Amino acid sequence: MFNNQLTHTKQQTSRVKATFRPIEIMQITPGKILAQINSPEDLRKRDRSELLQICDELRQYIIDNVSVYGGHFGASLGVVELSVALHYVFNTPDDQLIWDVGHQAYGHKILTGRKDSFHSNRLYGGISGFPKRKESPYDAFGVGHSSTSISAALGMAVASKYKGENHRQHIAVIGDGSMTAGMAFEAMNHAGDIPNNMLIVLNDNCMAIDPNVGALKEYLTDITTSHTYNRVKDEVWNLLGKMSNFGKSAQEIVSKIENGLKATLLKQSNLFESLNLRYFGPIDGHDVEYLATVLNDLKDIPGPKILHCITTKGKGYALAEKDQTLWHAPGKFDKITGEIKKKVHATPQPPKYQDVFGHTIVELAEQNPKIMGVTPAMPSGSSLNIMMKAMPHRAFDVGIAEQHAVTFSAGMATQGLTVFCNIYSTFMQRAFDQVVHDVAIQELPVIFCLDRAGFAGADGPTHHGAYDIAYMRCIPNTIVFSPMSEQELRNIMFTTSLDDFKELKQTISIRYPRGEGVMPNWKTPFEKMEIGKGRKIKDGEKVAILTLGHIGNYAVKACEELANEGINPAHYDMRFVKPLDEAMLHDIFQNFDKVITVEDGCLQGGFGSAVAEFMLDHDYSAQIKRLGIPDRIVEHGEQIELHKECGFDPEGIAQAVRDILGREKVVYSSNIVNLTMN
Ligand SMILES: Cc1ncc(C[n+]2csc(CCOP(=O)(O)OP(=O)(O)O)c2C)c(N)n1
Repeated sequence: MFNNQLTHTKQQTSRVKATFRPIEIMQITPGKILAQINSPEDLRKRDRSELLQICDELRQYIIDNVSVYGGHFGASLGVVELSVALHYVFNTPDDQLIWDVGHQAYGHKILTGRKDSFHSNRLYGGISGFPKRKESPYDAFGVGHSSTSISAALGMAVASKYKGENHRQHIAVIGDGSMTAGMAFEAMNHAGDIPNNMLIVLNDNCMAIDPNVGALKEYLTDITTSHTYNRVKDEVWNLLGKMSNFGKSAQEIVSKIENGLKATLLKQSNLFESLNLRYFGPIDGHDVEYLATVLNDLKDIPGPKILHCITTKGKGYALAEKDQTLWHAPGKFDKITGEIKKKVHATPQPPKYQDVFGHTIVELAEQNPKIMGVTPAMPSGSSLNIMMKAMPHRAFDVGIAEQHAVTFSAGMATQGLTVFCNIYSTFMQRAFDQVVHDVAIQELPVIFCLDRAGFAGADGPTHHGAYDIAYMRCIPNTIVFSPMSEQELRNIMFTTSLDDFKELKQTISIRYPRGEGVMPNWKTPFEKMEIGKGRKIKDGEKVAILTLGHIGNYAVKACEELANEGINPAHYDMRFVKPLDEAMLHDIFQNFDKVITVEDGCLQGGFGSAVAEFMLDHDYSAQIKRLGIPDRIVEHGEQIELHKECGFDPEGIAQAVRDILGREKVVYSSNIVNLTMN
């Protein structure tokens, strides 16, 4: 299994442009046949009998690369056979293949010309961890967020038909987790109602990141395990294959028999068939030759259809098959021992913000029976799994259903419950209307915890939590807060869990970043916070730095560096974008005519904009420099690399202070470039 040679070289990769650090490349040699496959055309020239070996080599190449460079893991291993069979049978890129979410598309990337650049996957300047239209013509649609594939494939199918390109095939590959989202059902509802020949491949591994949830999962299991149905279905399948040679009416008769069979033998009549999608399967998604045969047959069957494939997440790497959640994205690991590589520290380290959330909600809920927790499919990512384990009846994973998560929380809030609804900032974009319509207009005090706010890092632009400050602060009845430390996160959670918070009749967005905070001893006693009150971190002169949230720790470092140069800015942690601490802002604008704002969010409409609006509304006229995420798509990389690129890493902040003061940098000792978020 581990037969590939690894040779160790240190060099700058040619694909990696504008990196801030050289990348250490471990050259990984693909297997014999895979080495000769540089495009799906090469694959299609191979004999069918070689497909098995190609799958082995592809799987191995993924294991070798992810173990050394990190990334998503189990999902790509689970679709190795599907990736090979799909590119073998369909004429990609003319036939359009759309991967849902895209975290499972490593095999697809390797087969479609990115084998040699795969070592740069998810690295700054390297290839993206998700399909991306700019990157390859084989990436028919850009993804990252789930459940878009059926809509996109349907749009392409309709466009092809309209343009008379009737030979083109359109295939959406979607996981059972992603199938739980409303968008997937909206698309199927439409697909069953208009002429198209789209194929949906349902990759059913019973998992999302955590075990998949919901009634749909039970339904799919029912289909998969109904022995009678599966036996008779195979016979009908064979018949269908034969009858397709006898013209349309013969096919229709067989199809009717098949439908009747599905309705009779399955507990519920077939969900997909009732949406006018012809259902095929379930079949073994790891039998590559059979997959190729079935996919080939389906090419000739008109109308929208769904092929149900059963796969194992992590297939071929025993540990990943066993603990599928851990191996969804394990980070770098020793592929022989399976040991996941973690940084070893000599001293206690600060916890991740997500864990502070996870432990604190349990701590509060133990004292307060009104507290409930909600997550849309991110129990381990948000650490709500801690509460789900401790209090299963009070913490809910609702599936990949952000909109539902928000309105479900609103429903509970109408009944006087205190609901912490934890959604990644980027995924909350999906539920904007629900926040306005179901929460804010109805003055419901739902507490939103927006994890991964700011740059998400290696997941890139589909996952950056760039916009939440702007889209939350424009909604009436909404408080927008960001903690600079673990203590502030705990205290705001405590404050909002108290009954008098409900009297404000406002919702709150508590945004915090991916990764660790700053306090190894984070379990501080709870203190009530005053809503809309900032704090002064340090006095200073000539220039005031106003920060929001964790990024304020960069400003602390910047001030330390500037002190060495005799520059002494004041620093304020504003904490709230809404309501702004107006008393503090009056004081600032009366005493400073140079102000720098720093936020890990989009500049358009964000925290700096709020400060500038305040200045205009109150007839102050300071010089304001706003630091934050510019109005362009920022690609993937480590958080610190992206902060640096956008000019709000510690050195960027220090430089902004020098610039606004017209001062040159004094270069006598500088360790500032090595500073990180911690
Ligand atoms: C809208 C949205 N919410 C949450 C996520 C986070 N997420 C990434 S993969 C994943 C699980 C997807 O499950 P499934 O489609 O079954 O694919 P599998 O990983 O099992 O192959 C989730 C919840 C996302 N990408 N998009």
